[in-house]
Amino acid sequence: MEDATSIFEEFGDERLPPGQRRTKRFPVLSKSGVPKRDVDAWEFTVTGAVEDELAFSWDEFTDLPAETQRQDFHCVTGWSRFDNEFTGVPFPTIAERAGVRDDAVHVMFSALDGYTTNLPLDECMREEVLFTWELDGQPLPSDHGGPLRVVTPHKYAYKGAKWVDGVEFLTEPERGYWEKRGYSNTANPWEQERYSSW
Ligand SMILES: Nc1nc2c(c(=O)[nH]1)N[C@H]1C(S)=C(S)[C@@H](COP(=O)(O)O)O[C@H]1N2
Ligand SMILES: [Mo]
Repeated sequence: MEDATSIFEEFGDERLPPGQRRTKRFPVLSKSGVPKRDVDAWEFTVTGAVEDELAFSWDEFTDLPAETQRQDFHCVTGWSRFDNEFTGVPFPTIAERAGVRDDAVHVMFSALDGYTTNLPLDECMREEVLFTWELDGQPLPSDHGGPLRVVTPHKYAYKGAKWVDGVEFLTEPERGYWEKRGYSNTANPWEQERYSSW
């Protein structure tokens, strides 16, 4: 299992980023509640600057090679939850299957509630950026983004789309839901990149 310490050693000196409080609870933060789910109709798409656009059913997606990682979770509102065991598919696996084109530089994640969030491609091509459907050995609860969400332990948690249903590879940077509304575009917890200056 991946060591939860590896990320903070890369980005900062302390496991708990500055200005964060540790909590054992797992609060829920959503812009508009849990979207309706229908696993039969569920489809996950990979589009944009790729060699092959892809679509996965639920069974196809969860048949991809999965791993379990122990990760910390940092919310921009000031709480951190340590040692979450997430099971899922690393972002690079999806990128490889689709064949990312040379002109792709950025990524937009989309979700069933209309949420979007963006990251530079190189910030996504990390093993710990997981599409996850299990938390601590249980199916991911729907209020935490089940059936499928993204987790981004190197970023504040708004960079991880709950109820994710698509990834688009972009040739130009774009901003997602919170990035357009005042949260930091870069979101590094160890630099306290919480808010955007524009
Ligand atoms: N689809 C979707 N994903 C989302 C959000 C949302 O409103 N919709 N909120 C984001 C924010 S602001 C945070 S802090 C985390 C919260 O995850 P949690 O509810 O599991 O704690 O999800 C992020 N992903
Ligand atoms: Mo948040």
